[in-house]
Amino acid sequence: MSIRLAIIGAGIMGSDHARIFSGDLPGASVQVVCDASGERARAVAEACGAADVSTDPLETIARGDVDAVLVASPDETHAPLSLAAIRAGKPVLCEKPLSQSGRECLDVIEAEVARGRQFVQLGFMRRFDPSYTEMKAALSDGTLGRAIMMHNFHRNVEAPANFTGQMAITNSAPHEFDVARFVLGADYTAISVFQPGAVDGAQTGAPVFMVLETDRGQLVNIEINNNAAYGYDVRGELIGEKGSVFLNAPIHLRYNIALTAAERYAPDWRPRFAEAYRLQNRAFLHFVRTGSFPAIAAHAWDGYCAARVAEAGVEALATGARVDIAVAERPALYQRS
Ligand code: ISE
Repeated sequence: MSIRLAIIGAGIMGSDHARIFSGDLPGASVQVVCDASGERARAVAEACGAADVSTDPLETIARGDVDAVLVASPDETHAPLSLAAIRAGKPVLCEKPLSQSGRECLDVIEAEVARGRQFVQLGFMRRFDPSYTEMKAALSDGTLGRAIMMHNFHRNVEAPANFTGQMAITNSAPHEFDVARFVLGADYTAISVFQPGAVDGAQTGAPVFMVLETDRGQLVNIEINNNAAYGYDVRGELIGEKGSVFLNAPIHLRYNIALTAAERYAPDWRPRFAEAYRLQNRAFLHFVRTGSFPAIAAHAWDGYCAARVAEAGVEALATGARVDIAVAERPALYQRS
């Protein structure tokens, strides 16, 4: 039987997920598209052939004709809607971040622990990106030797108007926090955050530069520049004792024009991570069908860890101090073999 999905949030990511589920993946259909704007919901529903639209997310999650939920509404709704899906006993693929508050992530974790199983797959899709998968393999198969450092650059063309300085840390950087932790198989112990004196730190999307320390003695640095002007650009290099590996973004064309050889950047993250989103969503459908949580996907505990790093990062930015990162005890439900 085809899995009937509810898409909650019909913005950039909601519409992209609706397109992937309805067009790229067999065995699923979009049943309802829900958005605070009925008009936006209708436009996405029409594009993906959804049966119905709604403006009420809680009612949508509870519907008998909805088997699983995709949450892509504003960040602050992610945890409450994930909790509603858990209460309804429905698997949920929730866009990152799970919450900007570690405490709220623990509410989700406690709800899953109380039910004795996982419901929430978190949309840290880079774990499914072939270049990060290969990077992780270069570490686990011994090619690189022990990991020592990882460099990460995350650049957007222009920050949205509502982006505060903190959102570089709470909205953009969680991808980096999660994927570096995933690749290294380590946890963070401390964070320091810097801002270049050459720009106004209060400006929308002001850049931040972070240095994280791990419990395996590695250093991870992260540049977030949401006003990079030239394109969406994610770079990463993992340095081991025997060498290093550098991410290569998929490039399909090289332009030779006007005495110049050039490769183009995408305007945002969707083309760069198209395959990662597709593989992530396919893994989610398998999870819904079998109840078996995808081995590499991020779960609520991973969301909690990213939120704790972001909280410490916000404090480090405000105080200028190096901040220790403390986490609660990891419940057995989230131990990976
Ligand atoms: C967005 O939510 C993302 O996931 C992008 O990867 C990131 O570049 C952007 O800053 C976020 O707002």
